[in-house]
Amino acid sequence: MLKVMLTSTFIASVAAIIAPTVQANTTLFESRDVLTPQQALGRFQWLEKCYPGLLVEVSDNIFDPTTPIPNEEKIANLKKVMLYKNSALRNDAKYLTFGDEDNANPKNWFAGISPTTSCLQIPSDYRISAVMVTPAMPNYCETRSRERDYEHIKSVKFSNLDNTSSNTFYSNYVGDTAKIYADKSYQLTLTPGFSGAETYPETWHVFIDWNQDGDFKDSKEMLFAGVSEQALQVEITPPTGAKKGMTKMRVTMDYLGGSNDACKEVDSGEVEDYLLYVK
Ligand SMILES: [Ca+2]
Ligand SMILES: [Ca+2]
Repeated sequence: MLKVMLTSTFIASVAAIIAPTVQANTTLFESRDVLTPQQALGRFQWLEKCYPGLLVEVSDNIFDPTTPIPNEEKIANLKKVMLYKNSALRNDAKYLTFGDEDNANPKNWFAGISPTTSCLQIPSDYRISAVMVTPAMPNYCETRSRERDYEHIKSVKFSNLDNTSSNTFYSNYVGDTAKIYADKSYQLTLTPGFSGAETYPETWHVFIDWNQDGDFKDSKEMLFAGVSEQALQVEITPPTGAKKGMTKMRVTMDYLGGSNDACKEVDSGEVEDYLLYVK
């Protein structure tokens, strides 16, 4: 059995289930690993399925461990505190996550986003070290590419975010969040990937919901990033009045020119959504 343990000692409040040594990194934790309330529930269910006993241990650390109550009740209590409010899923659902021994949240460790995720082994030097608060995000228009066999978005680099991926029609990345300051400029590096040796000129558009109203239609929310067969770089500066907090960034790459409309399907290429945290 691998070693997964709660690093904190007894703590009265759930909001404070953070290992004492990681207190200073709490903000980093919260913004690097963000799930929707549904996904938070999924992670909880995944833990329950894959690591029976672990949640009981967590419960013992939160509630009074000296009162003998059945394990089912302990888990029910834990769920009540982390996931449910008035019998509905909380908007600010919290979930347990893993940190490595340096207390950094593992970047590509997305285990347990849904209860159907297979029980992959948590690396042995990782431990449970924090709970997360998830934001309620608006529903953005859905889109995708029609063809993904020739070219795709290979990587997106922006501030602390550095995501390399394969060819999907559409991907919604929520496990890692780009963090930027409202008064600074940042380089965004977009790299295309090709299925064969041949490369093609790809058109890139970037959409950011700066005013956080759930669309990409407002002033300066659309950026034509250029056309290139190789990686290209653009500088992004949050416009005056950009709202602070969590928002969405959509990147589209299309061999056939793409569109100014973030909701329009891409002909050949890929669409990727990211979380962006404006500080
Ligand atoms: Ca991709
Ligand atoms: Ca908007």
